[in-house]
Amino acid sequence: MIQKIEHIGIAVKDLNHSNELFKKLFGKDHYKVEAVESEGVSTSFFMLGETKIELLQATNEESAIAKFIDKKGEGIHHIAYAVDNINSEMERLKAEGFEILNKEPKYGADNKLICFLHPKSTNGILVELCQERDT
Ligand code: CMX
Repeated sequence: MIQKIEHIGIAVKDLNHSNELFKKLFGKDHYKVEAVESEGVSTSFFMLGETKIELLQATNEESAIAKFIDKKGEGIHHIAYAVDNINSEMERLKAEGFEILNKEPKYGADNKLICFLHPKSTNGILVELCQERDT
């Protein structure tokens, strides 16, 4: 079941610069910086009440974030929804006709299992599903 918005991902060109910018905007600092090599991104997270904002900077030219910024510029890249069981949600959404971009859940930032739905099947918004990983 989809439970809530877990975070909103924002593509940025320069993470250090944007960390300072968002620190001024929110009046508080990010709580972590984490690189996800498999996705070619460096990320930082801000906590606002129950919702997180994730900033993403590309770490290589092949990264989805590099391609996104080349095409559209900086801005909202994805909306991530928390799910209780990512495998059953992937099955459910596939059966509903959504295009799931991953065969299996993969490891994402902030201790999550994640998968993505193609924006062409979700009214132009890249959707991420994420489930807390057992630690
Ligand atoms: N939001 C909305 N639309 C997007 C998009 C996004 N984030 N990224 C690409 N698109 C659009 C493109 O603009 C393009 O639109 P048009 O056909 O109208 O021009 C369309 O989607 C398809 O683009 P494409 O060129 O065929 O495909 P891309 O190579 O740009 O790949 C996507 C798009 C979504 C399949 C790819 O980015 C992907 O697999 N994303 C999932 C992984 C990811 O985003 N990782 C980074 C974040 C990791 C993290 O959160 O930790």
